[in-house]
Amino acid sequence: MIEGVARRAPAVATGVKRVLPDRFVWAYQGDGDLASIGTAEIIHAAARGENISIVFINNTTYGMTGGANGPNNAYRQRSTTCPSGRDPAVNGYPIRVCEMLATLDGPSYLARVAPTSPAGIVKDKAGDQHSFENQIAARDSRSVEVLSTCPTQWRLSPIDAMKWVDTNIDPGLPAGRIRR
Ligand SMILES: Cc1ncc(C[n+]2csc(CCOP(=O)(O)OP(=O)(O)O)c2C)c(N)n1
Ligand SMILES: [Mg+2]
Repeated sequence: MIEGVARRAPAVATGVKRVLPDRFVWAYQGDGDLASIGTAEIIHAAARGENISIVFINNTTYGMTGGANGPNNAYRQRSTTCPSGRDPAVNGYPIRVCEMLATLDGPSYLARVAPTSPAGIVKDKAGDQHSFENQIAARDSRSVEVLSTCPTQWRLSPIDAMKWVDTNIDPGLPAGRIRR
């Protein structure tokens, strides 16, 4: 296991995979990390078609550092830096990472999953497995976006936080395979 600095996971994973191509390499990134601080990293790794897997844990918030507005906050979602809720006129629009990466030729597999129910958890496992199998079959890069919760920063119970994902985030970030 290698711990890279925030935003550099795709570059670190690229280096490991290129030097040790027989190793299975996957990286784990949050939304503040992958889609904000490290946006350039994921785009270029995907454009290069690196043979790595990325699991993107999107809880639509900078959880560890106090709950600031993230690049994927849903419309109207409240955060510590956006206490009245996200207003596109002031805060802009959420970035749909998988759809953006799907404009590139490099990624072989892109999916978004919402493990907010037993069926969603099964789909999440299947998506991760497909991503990992693609890497073993050496089919360019792949990314699975997992819609996640942050009950602490969202000020919700764990159950209500999962409901929030389904009712507020999922419509803007629909679950499903974006590229096989
Ligand atoms: C280059 C860099 N900038 C800022 C930070 C401070 N930092 C640590 S965690 C974090 C928030 C990360 O949010 P996210 O990736 O969404 O993960 P979460 O806490 O929500 O799981 C920030 C800004 C850092 N560690 N490195
Ligand atoms: Mg986050």
